[in-house]
Amino acid sequence: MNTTTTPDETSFTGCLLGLALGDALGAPHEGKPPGMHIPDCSSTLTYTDDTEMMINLARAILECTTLSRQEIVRYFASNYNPARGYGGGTLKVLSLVKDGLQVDVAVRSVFPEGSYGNGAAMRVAPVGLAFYRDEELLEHAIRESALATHVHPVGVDGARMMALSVAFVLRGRPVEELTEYLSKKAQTPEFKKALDRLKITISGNPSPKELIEILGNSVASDRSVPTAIYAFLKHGRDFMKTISFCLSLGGDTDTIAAMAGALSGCLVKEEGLPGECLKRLEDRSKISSLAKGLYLTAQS
Ligand code: R7I
Ligand code: MG
Ligand code: MG
Repeated sequence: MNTTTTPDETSFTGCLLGLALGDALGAPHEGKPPGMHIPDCSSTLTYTDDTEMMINLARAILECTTLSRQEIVRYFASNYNPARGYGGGTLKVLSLVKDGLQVDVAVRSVFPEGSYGNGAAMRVAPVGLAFYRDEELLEHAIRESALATHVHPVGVDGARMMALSVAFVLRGRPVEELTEYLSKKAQTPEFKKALDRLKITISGNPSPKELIEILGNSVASDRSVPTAIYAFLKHGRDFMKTISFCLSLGGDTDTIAAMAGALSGCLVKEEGLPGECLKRLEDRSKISSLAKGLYLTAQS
């Protein structure tokens, strides 16, 4: 894979802490209509399912000798707090796996074709970090991580778009070329079309309402991953501006901010994240340690 620079550890910590901050800052506004929703760092920043699953996935990458969907779902199913706002389908899959059902059966128990929700995309950043140097390993790990809960091709493609974006930023590739790169990588018609819309929209200046109509703000993977990438492309060099923008769109704010926050955090590195907010982030040191472990894995 074309590596232009060697990333340092703070791109890794920036990415995962950025994801968790976006999630925690977006959570109070999930489901609201678009509007002025101000990120509030004045009290403890509690994360939701997005970050809990990201933590479990990072642990699986660091601890498993062979990374498979069976192993990954074991981490998801044995370390989840249902009160963290999980999607209904994912919650059911995890409880069935916990009761002993095989993962490949469990993932079709709610939606026969699998879920097209953004659950596989919101948590996938650790995969992009650990495997950014090797495209084959990266694609394999993305797929296994997605198939642990989401087998619908759109759910999987959303995870691919996010993990490939993390790897792209980490390799120091020019951000202006990201959309074109993803367009070539997209496998589903839904994502190919969404990226075409993103290419046109990015050069304009749509209002939040127009942007939601064009790219979406829902839990569907193809109606939230492109929106997060848009937020990153427009504002990613300023972390808090990126998060504020995601919140202003309403809808699935925790997840859109988590995905855009991971990309922005990767770009601006840990020193570009707001210190006052970081101080109040739940499990900050645990998330940091996992990111440092992924840094070592990526170099080996
Ligand atoms: O994708 P998933 O883990 O949800 C993630 C979202 C994020 O916003 C989190 O912050 C959390 O709030 O939830 O969970 P799923 O239940 O698999 O998918 C999310 C939703 O997408 C489902 O509850 C459905 O409403 C919808 N959905 C589908 N609807 C019909 N047919 C997903 N797949 C289908 C489908 O095939
Ligand atoms: Mg959530
Ligand atoms: Mg959400």
